[in-house]
Amino acid sequence: MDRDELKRAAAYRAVDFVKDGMVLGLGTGSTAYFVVEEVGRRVTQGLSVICIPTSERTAAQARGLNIPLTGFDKHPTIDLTIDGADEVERGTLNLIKGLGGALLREKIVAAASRELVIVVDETKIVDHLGDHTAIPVEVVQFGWQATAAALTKFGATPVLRQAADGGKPFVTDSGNYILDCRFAGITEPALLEKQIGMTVGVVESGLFIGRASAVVIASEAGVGIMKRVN
Ligand code: A5P
Repeated sequence: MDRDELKRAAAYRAVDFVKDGMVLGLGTGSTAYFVVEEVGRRVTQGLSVICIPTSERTAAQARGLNIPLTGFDKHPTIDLTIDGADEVERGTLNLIKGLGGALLREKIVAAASRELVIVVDETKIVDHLGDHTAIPVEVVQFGWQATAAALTKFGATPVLRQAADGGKPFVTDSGNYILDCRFAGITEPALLEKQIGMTVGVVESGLFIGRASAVVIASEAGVGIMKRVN
């Protein structure tokens, strides 16, 4: 199986968690894409859900599939969100998210959800969070250099993310920049999430600590479900 087939397998399995009548959070990224695809297919078969997307990209895909959408004004609480991740720590299910740039809306949606199910292929599972992946930190554009300097006090090496077409900084759906912050070693991720969050100029970080309730993982051996230990 190629990587897309693994992502699709995990995504389709995760959609089995969706029940009729749910308010559903729709994630962002190449794995969440397959979740939206499958939700769309089930909606055409009669599944009744109403969804909150985590990005403009996901909203456009959902609209194209005639998936009913709503907002926090009508539905401030979400029953279930299914989203991807860039790293999942074995055991704790702590996550790094945001390589796709949607971390702020993803975190708002996750925080409003009773349950967060993550879909990944096995390459995303790590023994120690942050050893391989930088933590994306969304910051306001004004004074980003000062915000970056403040983040170095916590051990970060921040790099301003550039747009894919080059030459200009990447701008999020909410009009902010992203600093991709490498750390030499993360020993206390919950503390680090708070420290980053309290830094002036920071909007949100891609550390998702204690939020995922289950992770659906696809590998060559099949699809498995990992639950949080503790
Ligand atoms: C989007 O901002 C991200 O948090 C994605 O959920 C994450 O990057 C996983 O994306 P892929 O499924 O494309 O790897």
